[in-house]
Amino acid sequence: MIDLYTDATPNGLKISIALEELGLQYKVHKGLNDGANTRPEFTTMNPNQKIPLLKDSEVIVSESGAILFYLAEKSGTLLPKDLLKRTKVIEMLMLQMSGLGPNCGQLLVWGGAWNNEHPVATQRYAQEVNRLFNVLNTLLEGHEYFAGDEYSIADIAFFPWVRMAFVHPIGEMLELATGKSTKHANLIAWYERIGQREAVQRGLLIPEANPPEVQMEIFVNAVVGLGGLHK
Ligand SMILES: N[C@@H](CCC(=O)N[C@@H](CS)C(=O)NCC(=O)O)C(=O)O
Repeated sequence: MIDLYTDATPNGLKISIALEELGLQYKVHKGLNDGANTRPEFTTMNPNQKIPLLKDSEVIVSESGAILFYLAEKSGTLLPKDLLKRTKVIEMLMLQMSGLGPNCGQLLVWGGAWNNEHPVATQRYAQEVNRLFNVLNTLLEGHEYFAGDEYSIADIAFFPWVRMAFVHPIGEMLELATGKSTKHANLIAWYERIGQREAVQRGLLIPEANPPEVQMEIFVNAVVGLGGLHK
């Protein structure tokens, strides 16, 4: 049995979506509940004290990108065997992990949790997220999925972060969600395509069926460390 330590954050949701796609059995532990991620039992498994964390018998993996990679390898799906196609998936996964994720996270901190008290900082991240959404739209030109014509762990990695623009009030700062730009037709079509998948819809309900706004509040609290999750 797989144990998943998670919460309703974009990085956490990637893993429940992947597990649902793969049809694997797993037990959910609320990794951020009352600071569970800082307790010794958790810290022993992940000294970085962050969710998501996956335990599969003796295998313990942190970092959502690495967990996705592990699950794809374990199940032999969502990651092509062909070297070129596989490299493309890994390239896109790295772009999500190092580009979109951290910049969206910072935007939520400066613009959301800290109420845009420092507009220069907020603008820097909004600008970078806008730029990355334009890049993602370009990458999808002529393709259904990020790594070409096959759905992969790269799509799963991007989905909860692109969703953020649509479900969190911070989306009002972004061209993608406000329709201020007509530049995102490919990205919006991709977002709708992925969002229609039943496994994705099931994965978004883990660890519980919170409405998207509540999920996003949980996420901001988790990332900033100011909210109820850290009491
Ligand atoms: N790069 C890591 C980031 C993990 C991360 O930042 N997790 C956040 C929630 S999305 C967390 O555990 N925050 C709790 C805390 O900082 O106390 C990944 O992709 O897994």
